[in-house]
Amino acid sequence: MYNKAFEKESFKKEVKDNLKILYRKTIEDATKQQIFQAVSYAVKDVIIDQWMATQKQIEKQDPKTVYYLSMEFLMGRALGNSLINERAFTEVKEAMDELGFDLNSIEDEEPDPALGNGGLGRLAACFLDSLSTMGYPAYGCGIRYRYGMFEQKIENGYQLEVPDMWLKNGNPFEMKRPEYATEIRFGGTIRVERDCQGREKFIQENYQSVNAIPYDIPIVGYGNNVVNALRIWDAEAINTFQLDSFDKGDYNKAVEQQNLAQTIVEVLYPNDNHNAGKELRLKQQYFFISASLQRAVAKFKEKHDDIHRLPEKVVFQLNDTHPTVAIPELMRILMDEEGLTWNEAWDITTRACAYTNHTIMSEALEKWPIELFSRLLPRIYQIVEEINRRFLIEVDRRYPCNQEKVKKMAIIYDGQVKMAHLAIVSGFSVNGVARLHTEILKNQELKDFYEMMPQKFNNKTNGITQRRFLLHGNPMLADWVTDHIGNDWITDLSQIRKLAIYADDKKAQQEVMNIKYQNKLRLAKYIREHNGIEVDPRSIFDVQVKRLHEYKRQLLNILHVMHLYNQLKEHPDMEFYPRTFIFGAKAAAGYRTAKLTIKLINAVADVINNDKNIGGRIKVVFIENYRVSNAEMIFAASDVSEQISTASKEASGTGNMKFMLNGALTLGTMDGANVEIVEEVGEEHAFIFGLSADEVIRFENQGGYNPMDIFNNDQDIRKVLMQLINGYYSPRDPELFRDLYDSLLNSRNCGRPDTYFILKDFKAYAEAQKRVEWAYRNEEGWARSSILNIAGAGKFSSDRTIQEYIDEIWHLDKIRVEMPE
Ligand code: 26Q
Repeated sequence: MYNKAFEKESFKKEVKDNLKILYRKTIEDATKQQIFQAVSYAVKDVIIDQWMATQKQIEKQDPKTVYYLSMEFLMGRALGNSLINERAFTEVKEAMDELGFDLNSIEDEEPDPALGNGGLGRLAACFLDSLSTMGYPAYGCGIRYRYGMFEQKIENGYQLEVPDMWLKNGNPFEMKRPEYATEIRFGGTIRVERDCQGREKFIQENYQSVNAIPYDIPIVGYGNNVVNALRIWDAEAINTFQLDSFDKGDYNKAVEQQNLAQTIVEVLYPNDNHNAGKELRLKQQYFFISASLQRAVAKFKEKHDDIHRLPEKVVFQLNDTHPTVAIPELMRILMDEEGLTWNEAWDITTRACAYTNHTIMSEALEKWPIELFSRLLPRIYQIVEEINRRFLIEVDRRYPCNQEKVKKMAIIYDGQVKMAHLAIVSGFSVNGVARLHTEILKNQELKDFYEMMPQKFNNKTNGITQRRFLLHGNPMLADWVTDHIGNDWITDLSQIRKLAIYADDKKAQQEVMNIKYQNKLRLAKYIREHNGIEVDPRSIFDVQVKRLHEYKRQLLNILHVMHLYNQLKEHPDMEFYPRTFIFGAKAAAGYRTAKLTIKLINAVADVINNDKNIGGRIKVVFIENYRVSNAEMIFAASDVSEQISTASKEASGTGNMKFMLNGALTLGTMDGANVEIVEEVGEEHAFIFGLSADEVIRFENQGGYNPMDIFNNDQDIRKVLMQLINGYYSPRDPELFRDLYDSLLNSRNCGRPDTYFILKDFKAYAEAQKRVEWAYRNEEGWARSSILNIAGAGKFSSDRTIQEYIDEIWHLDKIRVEMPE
């Protein structure tokens, strides 16, 4: 046994005691949900001791701390992961067996906390896991959304969004911290006063305000007693309002403030890589940023008298531009509340803030109309104006009288506040999330900024935590790895290279293939239960799971499935290795093309899965409600990892790494981190196809290409495209998929046709898919490649990524936490 705190008999007793205290129930008549709660409180009990010990150590050592500011934390379930990191999973599983319960089914009682959309939010969660595991002090700072990412239901092939009531039964892992409540102010006007020394004071009047209340969720490090916190803020109305008040103005204001508190944390915006420019979103941003920063500064001041030294102890990492109001807010706190001068405040702010860019998609860029921004955040806007004024003086000094530069680089221009420009100008570091992405930032998207301040730019290739995505998600493979190379890989994934010597070992190959087969059986069972579809576990499991977005090209995948099906129908006796195409994706609620693509996938699935004449050789499965918990199982069961974004569009991707670590082979474009994956594993062990980023960018600069040429010359493609508009997959509404057809061939609303080069890459993709099939027929060769993929995944641990952030950006101090015997 690793962890004495989880000694079986006392753990069982505590579970029973908890059932009694919480629900007045014995174990015999408790529900599964009640068991989950009782187990979680027992686990939390152990965590709390380590949490207190961590706090004590931090108190003593006063180490530098990172505040990871993010609108999204896609945590996934806490129970299983905490047990994994406590090294108590096996013990507790046995204890639960003895009580007559299956731990896995108890885990399934936990709602999957989904306070994030996709990659960016999940990256934040992996980073917190790595920070605790590596013993670095950190806070994740975010919003306690009442409703997280919606639950997806598929009805008649269409996506329906159902509210995600993740707090319905309470969250046993969180701790409310009312002692840290702070007031956040919106709107009103700014009055300038002079104090006795003639210094300006800025007083906000006629504002509305809400109380921000933090809830802390423990982030348990692996086997090291370190517990950091994810601090998420809830909003409550400020209770100044008296029911018997006869002042109408008071009454109205109180009601407004009540509404503001309720709406501000109501729901996560379900847009991924798309900016709708909504006022409430800016309120959310300022709400959690102001609360987090006020608290961070107050905590610093508890131990330090000299605020000028803040950057020695604190660093704020901005997860994309979403938290960029942190910059003017820190300036405000330092000037208006701490009484510093502009120059003093600017010096501190620019040494404390760093920015990560996650996208080059122009529709994702955050820009706020001046009118909205200055109305909601009047004092913050004044500060942004001043940052802009001073920056433009710098620009003019460097590029005298150059209006072009001003136009491209100004923070405020054309009636808009540009958050990326603000973050770049005011932070000391700008990083991309994969090597290719950072190069594109430096040489194209942010070229002007790179030329002016090259020292700020750096790359931090993303990573994932092997603890959730191998140790928890794929226990059989995890055990196999440990049997062969020991268990150091759990905290040092570079060790996994040692598996490479088994790539040619017949026994190892068979074992790895067998584990994959067992995991495919597990997924096949899930699909049978959730979709009512029988899939052949011997078929190739070809998987694309990620948010639905045109640039990710799920449409390319399904068009190719349609093409394969056409071939099977035309040549029933052709050689064909059975395939199961698996999709999982949520579409933003207002994204029409994305939703239509989901309908198409389901329509194609209906036709193909029910065609008796193809002998079940192709199956298409759309997994409903793709999320962290079912993702773990899906990665474990995949043979082929579809990473087929239009080159240059996917900043990094992180799913690609999760598949690789679980032994799937990548079928992908040279985009994002795929480039580095291929570099680690060798091009022979992946299936690479399609336009390069340079080629895509060249076409874009030429104004696109003409997909009609392809349509006219390639009859396979033409056949597939005609099936989109002749009712082949929608006999009752032949026009149903017209918009998808048009997006590929006709310029819609003055855009270019086939913006994402689907038809341009189609042939190369189909050929790469043929290579996949031939490679899979060679079982030994496939097993070898699979082992080499696992062995090559060492670089893609978020532990490595975090170490780079520490060494090159954050410079944190490590802590060690010892528990008393
Ligand atoms: C912006 C404005 C208004 C409303 C919403 C948004 C918004 C929300 C979420 C914009 C972007 C996102 C999410 C972006 C995201 O997940 N990006 C992904 O980040 C991953 C981690 O770095 C990368 O691996 C992916 O390549 C990138 O797409």
